[in-house]
Amino acid sequence: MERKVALITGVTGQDGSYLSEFLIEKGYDVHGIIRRSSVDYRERIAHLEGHPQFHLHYADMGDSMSLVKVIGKVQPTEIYNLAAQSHVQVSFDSPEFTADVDATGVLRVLEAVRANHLEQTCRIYQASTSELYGKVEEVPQNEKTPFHPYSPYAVAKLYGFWIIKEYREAYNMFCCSGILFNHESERRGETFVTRKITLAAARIAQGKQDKLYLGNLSSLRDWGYAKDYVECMWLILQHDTPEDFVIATGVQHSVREFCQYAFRAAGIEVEFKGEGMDEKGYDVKTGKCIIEVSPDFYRPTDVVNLWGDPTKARKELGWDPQKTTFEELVSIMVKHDMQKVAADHVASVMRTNLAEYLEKGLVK
Ligand code: NAP
Ligand code: G4F
Repeated sequence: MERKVALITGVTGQDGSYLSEFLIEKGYDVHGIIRRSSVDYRERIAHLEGHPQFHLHYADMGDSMSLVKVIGKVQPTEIYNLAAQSHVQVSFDSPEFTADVDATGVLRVLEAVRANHLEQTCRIYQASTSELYGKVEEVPQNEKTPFHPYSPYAVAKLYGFWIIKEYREAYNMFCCSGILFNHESERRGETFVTRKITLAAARIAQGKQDKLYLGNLSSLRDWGYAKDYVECMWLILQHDTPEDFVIATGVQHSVREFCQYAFRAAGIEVEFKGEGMDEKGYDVKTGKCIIEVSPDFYRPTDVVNLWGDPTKARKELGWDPQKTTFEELVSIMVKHDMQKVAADHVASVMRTNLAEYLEKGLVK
């Protein structure tokens, strides 16, 4: 029987967790790379730990030898290189670390595959990004649109894109980039704009937070559902020839619109008034200001007009860009966060009660 062994870097991340579930379901043995952390609980993959098809190994994208060793031990047939410092704003604060992980890290994976003589048997997926289009030169963007990276993150990812292409041509390796537009979910990191909004909407609706502070409300994104996008990563590696693909929904919304949809799903109608830094969002029912703009969330250079054209992926991979619509995505995220905020509240009341009972000697 054909060996199906996948190695995922970035397995603890949003995409790594969904991809692990997807590949286990397809019958793969899934190996993930984790790095040492002072906190051992890995929230997104906790439910997979102990599964007979799921295995974890310590390694780091900054440590070549650790990558050579793990690839040699696992002998993967497919590698999904998802590990990255993935926050664009953070890349302005830690540009060198971002370059080391997001650019040189890709080279380390490719060289580790070659060092283990797996270059003709192991297919490699690189997590590339719509941030490459940056200060966009064309709308919507497709595989032929010129790149114009506009952050240290995007510049690092551009190196990753080109080194993958270089190894494909120089060594005839099956390595490809998925140029993925923003994809979100209930597992999205809490400082990315969509999750920040859905959590705030849930907290404000339940009286746990007064206001949400955001940066550029006019920024436009093509937001899809992460669970749908991991299928495409796999489809790209099953294709006859190694090629790069744009993965997007083909639908664009602003941060402001995302707020309105999310707060509506949480039961609050929002109306925006004012302009620029003075723009504010008001709860239509109470007249209370619940959204404000803060300069803290503006970037030195911001990508403001991302809109993907997924025609190639639809035609050549048979992938459905509209499997989950924008409205469904927002609804999934808000529903999840409404439950999370309510559950956090119950847990905190129970902790307070227990502390009080212990203090009074009512429970031993
Ligand atoms: P994420 O949730 O931030 O996950 C990033 C993963 O990378 C985590 O598992 C993290 O491990 C790991 N990592 C970071 N530095 C590492 C290092 N030095 N060594 C080993 N592992 C390291 O990101 P995501 O949203 O799932 O995105 C997955 C990939 O797709 C990333 O490369 C991202 O740049 C790219 N991408 C994402 C989107 C999107 O909209 N989500 C769009 C286009 C491209 P820890 O848990 O230990 O931090
Ligand atoms: O949610 P974001 O931080 O995502 P961004 O910068 O588009 O990056 C994400 O998608 C990329 C694909 O295009 C990935 F490659 C990358 O790894 C990451 O997953 O910001 C989206 C937009 C930006 O224009 C930002 O300026 O929202 C704007 N924004 C406005 N207020 C904000 C905020 N972003 C964040 N994070 N926080 C705010 O308060």
